[in-house]
Amino acid sequence: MLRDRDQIIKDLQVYLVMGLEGYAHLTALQLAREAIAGGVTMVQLREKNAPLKQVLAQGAQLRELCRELNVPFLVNDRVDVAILLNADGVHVGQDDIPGVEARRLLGDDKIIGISAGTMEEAEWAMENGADYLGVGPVYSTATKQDAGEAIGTQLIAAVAQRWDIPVVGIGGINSENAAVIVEAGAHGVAVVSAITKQQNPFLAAQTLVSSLQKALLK
Ligand code: TZP
Ligand code: MG
Repeated sequence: MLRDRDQIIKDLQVYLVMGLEGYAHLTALQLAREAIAGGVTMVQLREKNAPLKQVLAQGAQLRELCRELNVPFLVNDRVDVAILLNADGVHVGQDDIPGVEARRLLGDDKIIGISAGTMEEAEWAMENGADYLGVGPVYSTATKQDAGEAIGTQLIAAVAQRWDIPVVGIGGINSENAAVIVEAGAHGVAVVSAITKQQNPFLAAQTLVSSLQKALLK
């Protein structure tokens, strides 16, 4: 059962969010392989620019890699792509297809993550049957132009107090500040640049994992 709460909590620990292009010396597939070897526990394909046929072709390779390495593979925004790739789930924002509709299309065993940047958005995500919430941007980020102002860790704490829902922080998170996110009540961190923009994604993932280890044990 993919949607086991305890399993989702484990999967969220070090959540890599990645596109398909723009990596200095690796392909997306190589990058994902390195990052998973370094300890990444879940992968989300978030590709906003590449042609759909490329997303489907390269996405299928990423999907296979994740299956082989036993790491859940989710697709950002696109429920149709998630279905075509037989992904383990989808991550949707407040302006994407609502969680309840995504659930109708994906079925009961897939994971649905929903983004929230305010308590109202978190309420909406909960009403829409989210399996986990992605809360942020916790810190300022150059990765998502329309991410809005950094919100800090308060919403993570408030959500963790209010609901028994798996939570991952996102936005400007790196090995220096990752522990703070988990100490605030999140079950893990979702990162783009802290892994994809590093010279060595294997080491970057390892560093992130070790910076989180103590906080996750508490
Ligand atoms: N959603 C909120 S912030 C963000 C997304 C996709 C970007 C996170 O990227 P980074 O590089 O880890 O700050
Ligand atoms: Mg979206």
